[in-house]
Amino acid sequence: MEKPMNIVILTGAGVSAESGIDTFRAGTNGQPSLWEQHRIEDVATPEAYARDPDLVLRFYDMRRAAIQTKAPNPAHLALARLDAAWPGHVTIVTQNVDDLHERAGAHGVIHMHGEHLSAWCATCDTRTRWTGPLAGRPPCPACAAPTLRPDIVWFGEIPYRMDDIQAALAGADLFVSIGTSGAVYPAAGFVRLARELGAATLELNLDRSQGSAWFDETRLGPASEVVAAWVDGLLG
Ligand code: BJW
Repeated sequence: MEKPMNIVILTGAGVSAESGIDTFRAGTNGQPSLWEQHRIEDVATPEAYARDPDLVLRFYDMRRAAIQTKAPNPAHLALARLDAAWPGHVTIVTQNVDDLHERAGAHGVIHMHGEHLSAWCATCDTRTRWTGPLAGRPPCPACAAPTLRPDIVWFGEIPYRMDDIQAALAGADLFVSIGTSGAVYPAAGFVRLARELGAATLELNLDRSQGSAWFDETRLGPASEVVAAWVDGLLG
């Protein structure tokens, strides 16, 4: 019997756009993007946090509250269906810090840029599930220090689980990139790495991305449609 294909899926903000979560760069549906509303340097770097922690904590408190009012869309649901039904390995690596893949039913999702619903204690290095605000400096449940920060990978910090991602890419027969602009590294480099390691490559996006030239195939359209159609095609 032929060995089932192993699939690595990289998702970005575009997969959650139709759930009403802002993308970072080009806005969608007339909605300004996050970086059109806030300067990266003011909110998404360790330097910004050191300079004005209240501003940064409030920015993330607002977004942590917002994602809890959103629901998975047909793209998240299709990927969860694939995760459950595919006979080979499916690894979902997301740059997104929302929990919509999990709420759709996907398992083992790798959050390489962290998670809104997690807080990290700078004193004792403990991570705690967190749904409320951090701006009031609540004590860390593990050590009581008032040093919880968003468990988010800011620019200049090292993304999480790079060894696991590298291993998944090494075993991939197919690499699929969904709804990401290809503007932020190291994720933007995964397509080239996957190609070098022998995987076929497919991009699903609303528009062509900065990395489109590296993919064997690009299918354009809203994630709710193109992802669902791709999964339906695979599962038959
Ligand atoms: C739809 C759709 C629909 C819309 N359907 N599609 C110079 C050169 C190269 C690298 C660097 C450099 N200078 C600095 C760097 C490194 C830096 C970097 O890449 N900077 C670039 C700006 C150049 N990277 C880092 O600092 C990273 N760390 C690092 O490199 O450490 C070194 C190291 C690495 C590995 C091993 C050892 C050491 C850390 C990056 C952290 C990124 N953090 C953020 C913020 C998270 C917090 C938060 O949420 O506030 O993560 S930035 C932001 O961008 C966020 C996202 O995850 C990330 C990617 O964005 P994404 O998902 O692609 O969104 P958009 O908005 O850009 O695109 C949306 C896409 O959706 C578009 O394509 C649309 O078409 C599409 N779309 N609607 C389908 N309905």
